[in-house]
Amino acid sequence: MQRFSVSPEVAAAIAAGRPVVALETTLVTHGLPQPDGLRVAAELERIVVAHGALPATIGILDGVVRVGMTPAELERLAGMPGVAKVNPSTIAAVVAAGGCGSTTVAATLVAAERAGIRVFATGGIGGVHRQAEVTGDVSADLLALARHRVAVVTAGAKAVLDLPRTVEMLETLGVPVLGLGTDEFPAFYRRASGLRVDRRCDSIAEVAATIRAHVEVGPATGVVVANPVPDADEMPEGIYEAALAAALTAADQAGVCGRDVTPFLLDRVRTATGGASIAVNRALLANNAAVAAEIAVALTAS
Ligand code: PSU
Ligand code: MN
Repeated sequence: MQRFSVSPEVAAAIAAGRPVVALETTLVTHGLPQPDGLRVAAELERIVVAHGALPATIGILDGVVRVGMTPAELERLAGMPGVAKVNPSTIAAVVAAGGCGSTTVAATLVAAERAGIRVFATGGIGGVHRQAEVTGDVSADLLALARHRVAVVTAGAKAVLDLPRTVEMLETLGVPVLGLGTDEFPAFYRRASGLRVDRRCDSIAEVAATIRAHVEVGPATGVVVANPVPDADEMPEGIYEAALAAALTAADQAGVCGRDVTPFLLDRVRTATGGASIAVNRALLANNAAVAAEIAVALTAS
């Protein structure tokens, strides 16, 4: 029985050494409300194409991990209320049961590397949660980044997380963090966090050269390309601080835990900002997709 399937188009591009960008689906099903999720998924694919690469959206349908979903497949997945959010520890359960699921950054990394894709665009990676010393909640995204040699373009990580410990953990795991046009690790809705990156790169060529150097001499880990949300789209600081506080308090009171934490917090930030966080999320996603495509093109150019 086939459990892993790469679309013919994506397989041909990879075999020919043409640029391909992996895209995840948890942001589609759990990160954004519908129909925003589905619309954004289609928009990201268009942006990748417009920047010279082929998109490979990854998700699980009927027990098969699919690399390069068709628009109809994506629509089906987005239209399943309560569909599973799948990470590396739950892929086997979903696949063996013949089920469907959206893949987190961690699960997408597993599939992307196996397919031979080297660049992946997301919104924001998961990280070490606040009070992780009590809950033990550390996103599987971090360990996956340590295990899979794929460059992930991300607008930093959400400040609902413990950002200093997230950056610390990336260092522990041997995952380089490159800042595109910035010295600081971005905080998703905001451009800066006060935390340093390992290397500032001021061009796509510099990012590609550093990724090449990592692959040539570095450990067999992924690379984080930290790409701040564009200036014009950044969330105003006051609104951001208030939304963050409201979301964290609500999560505490509701006692949410495990895989439900990230979607819960994102949803609370959305209500606390009157929906404004969705526009910021879309803007940074679009920006990440464009940059990922440019990196993929640069990496395939001889
Ligand atoms: N960041 C977003 N939206 C999302 C996610 C991250 O802006 O939907 C998703 C990603 O798929 C990421 C996952 O891999 O949340 C992290 O979940 P957790 O913290 O449970 O590992
Ligand atoms: Mn978690």
